[in-house]
Amino acid sequence: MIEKRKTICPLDCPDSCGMIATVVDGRVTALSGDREHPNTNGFICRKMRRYPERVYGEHRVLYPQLRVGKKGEGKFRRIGWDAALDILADRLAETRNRFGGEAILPYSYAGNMGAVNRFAGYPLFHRLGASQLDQTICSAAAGAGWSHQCGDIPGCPPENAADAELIVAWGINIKVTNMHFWQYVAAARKKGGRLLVIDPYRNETAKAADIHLAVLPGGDLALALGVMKILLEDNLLDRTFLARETEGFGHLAESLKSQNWSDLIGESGVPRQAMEELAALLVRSPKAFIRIGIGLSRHSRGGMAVRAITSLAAALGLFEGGLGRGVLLSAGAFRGDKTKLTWPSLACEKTRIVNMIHLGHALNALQPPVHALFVYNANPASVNPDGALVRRGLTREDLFTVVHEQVMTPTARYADLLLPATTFLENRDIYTAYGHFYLGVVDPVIKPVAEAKSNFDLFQSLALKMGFTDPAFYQTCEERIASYLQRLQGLPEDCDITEVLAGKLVHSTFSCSHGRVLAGRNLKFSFTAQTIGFQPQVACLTNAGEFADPDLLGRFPFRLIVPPHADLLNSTFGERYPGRRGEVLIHPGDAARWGVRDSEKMILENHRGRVARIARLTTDTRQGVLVAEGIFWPVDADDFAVNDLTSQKLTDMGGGATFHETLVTIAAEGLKPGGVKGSR
Ligand SMILES: Nc1nc2c(c(=O)[nH]1)N[C@H]1C(S)=C(S)[C@@H](COP(=O)(O)OP(=O)(O)OC[C@H]3O[C@@H](n4cnc5c(=O)[nH]c(N)nc54)[C@H](O)[C@@H]3O)O[C@H]1N2
Ligand SMILES: Nc1nc2c(c(=O)[nH]1)N[C@H]1C(S)=C(S)[C@@H](COP(=O)(O)OP(=O)(O)OC[C@H]3O[C@@H](n4cnc5c(=O)[nH]c(N)nc54)[C@H](O)[C@@H]3O)O[C@H]1N2
Ligand code: SF4
Ligand SMILES: [Mo]
Repeated sequence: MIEKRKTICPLDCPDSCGMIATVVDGRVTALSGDREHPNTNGFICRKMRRYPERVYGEHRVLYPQLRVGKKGEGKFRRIGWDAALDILADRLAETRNRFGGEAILPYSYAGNMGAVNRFAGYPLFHRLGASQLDQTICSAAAGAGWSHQCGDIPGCPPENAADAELIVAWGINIKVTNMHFWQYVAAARKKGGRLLVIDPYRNETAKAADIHLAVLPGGDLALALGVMKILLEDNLLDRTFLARETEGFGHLAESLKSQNWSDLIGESGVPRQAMEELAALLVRSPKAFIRIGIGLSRHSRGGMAVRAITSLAAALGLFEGGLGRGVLLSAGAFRGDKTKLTWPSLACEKTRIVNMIHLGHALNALQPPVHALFVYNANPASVNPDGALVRRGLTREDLFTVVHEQVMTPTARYADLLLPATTFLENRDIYTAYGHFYLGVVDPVIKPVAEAKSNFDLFQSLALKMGFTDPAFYQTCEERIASYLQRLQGLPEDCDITEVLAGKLVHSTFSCSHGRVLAGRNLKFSFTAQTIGFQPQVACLTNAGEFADPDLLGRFPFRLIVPPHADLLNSTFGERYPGRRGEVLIHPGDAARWGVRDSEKMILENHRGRVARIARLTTDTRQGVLVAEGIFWPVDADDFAVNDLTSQKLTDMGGGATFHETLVTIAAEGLKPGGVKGSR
């Protein structure tokens, strides 16, 4: 029997595509884009078209398993679910009794963006008094920068961009990480609009753009301030508009006067002439749409960069919305009551909060120590910064690690107890999006493969096994979805919840679309911080973190950025590319000076670790900036993966990660870690 079923992509991608699954005799044979989903518009990326291979592939974790080999070796023996739940319940209870609940650390992120499954572990971990995880690895800095500056103002729907005269892709590789936005770019260009990309390297989007402005990594703050300073000095701003629609511009203007040009030019890496051209272009293009990416926020001053860019957008009036105008970072289209998913009321006491960026520290040095680690929806051995330290923690004999996974990931190999997880095709959930304004609820498309259990089912059965009888643990998945939906803001007033539960797609009302949204809501954009007592009050130049450390700069002369790869979703799909190291882009001038040859193995090294990649000589990057796309899986044991080079240092706001702020040097092969070749 052949059936076509609707579903939604669960991956951590802004597009949250509507999809059609072809099911033949209970097996998914194909996935394609849903034509009825306005943002998806009938097509999906090549990664997801191949998803059925993953569902039935050789890497799938099919049964609960216990470790038999050394930690990290990936050797296991099959056990039954009953035995697995017994072991798990016993070990968690024992850890809690001996060391206290905080000795348990849950680690999860967004392998599955479904609201229920993503937060499924929270109720039980609250009940256990476990340490809590601050989930900061992705958009925390950008989100904090936005809300400190913009308060509750939402992003604008991407559709607005289709009528723009100028679209600015600022720190986002649209063609790779937000590919459905491209249709609005294409529509705008058909009408004569232009695309400007601001990015340290000529990425796929920059290659297809009208203008590429190569900012230095971490340089956007200086660039945005520079452009504003020009607008101010050359009297290019509409003062009537600023007075009517915004507040506090005077404070920003005062602060801009005292910023000196050599800092702004030096730190952005953009000449004044180019800044002037950008200012002029923005003024000439009242219909401008700025798509802010998360890439530019993965720096020490990432939050402040977002504050400066949103301030620039406000000075140009883009928050008003209207035809062709807007600012979008994250949709923020629906505001949910997260407690409906996480049940914090189950916690008897306040427990410590561990920032997930600090996992390496938490597993090795945190006091009192972590004795049980519960990983689900995530692959920390690959995605966490300071990877070598994370792995050192995972090899601790006195740490009990349970990993709930779909495939045998680098983290799964370190499990003491490995549990099989369903894919999104095998469970029910509700999906919103961060790149558009639709939401939907979907049913499973197929039955769970082998013995896989969803996150929700796992935690519900584990809680009951541990003897917890709170109502949260008796909820069904449908009930949890319904209770979340009932409190969701952004749903249309006439929205019928039963229709949504039955699969009707809903567009949020919560957006700055056409018309005077801010004025209509009695909101004004304020150039001073929205958070009471927040310092500094207006966007201003702050420190560049690792990139400004003279000691490290002396030893590690290259700035490395580590953006996503088109064929991976963070580390997901790594199993498809065994033996692939991934490339590192290097300017031919640097390559000549350092004796690096194209297509050859090249070793990057710093005080945290060393990694081998394949050199690609190209002028797509500038001298001094290296680019390593993609978190490929380890090829051999001693040089693991790109995050061995990145650091646990946090961003200025939101406690986010500074992935794109890594200093490295090029090492000769065979040198022991730490043995660094000096610059020539
Ligand atoms: N194919 C694919 N799609 C993905 C992902 C993936 O791994 N693969 N990951 C998904 C996830 S989880 C997320 S959060 C999003 C992230 O998607 P984006 O918002 O695009 O963020 P990043 O991918 O970190 O980086 C985007 C761009 O920022 C640039 N960049 C780095 N530092 C700076 C800087 O200082 N200034 C400026 N202007 N640019 C800088 C990088 O070179 C890169 O081209 O993508 C999602 N989509
Ligand atoms: N070098 C570098 N590092 C980065 C980034 C970067 O750009 N460069 N990006 C960072 C960003 S933005 C993010 S968001 C993080 C992402 O970090 P993670 O959220 O860890 O992302 P993934 O690598 O996609 O791993 C998700 C894992 O969850 C599993 N999974 C999927 N669905 C389910 C499910 O329903 N149940 C269970 N139990 N498991 C499931 C998948 O099989 C996969 O192995 O990585 C960060 N790390
Ligand atoms: S990964 Fe992104 S582009 Fe690909 S199907 Fe999923 S939501 Fe769509
Ligand atoms: Mo992310």
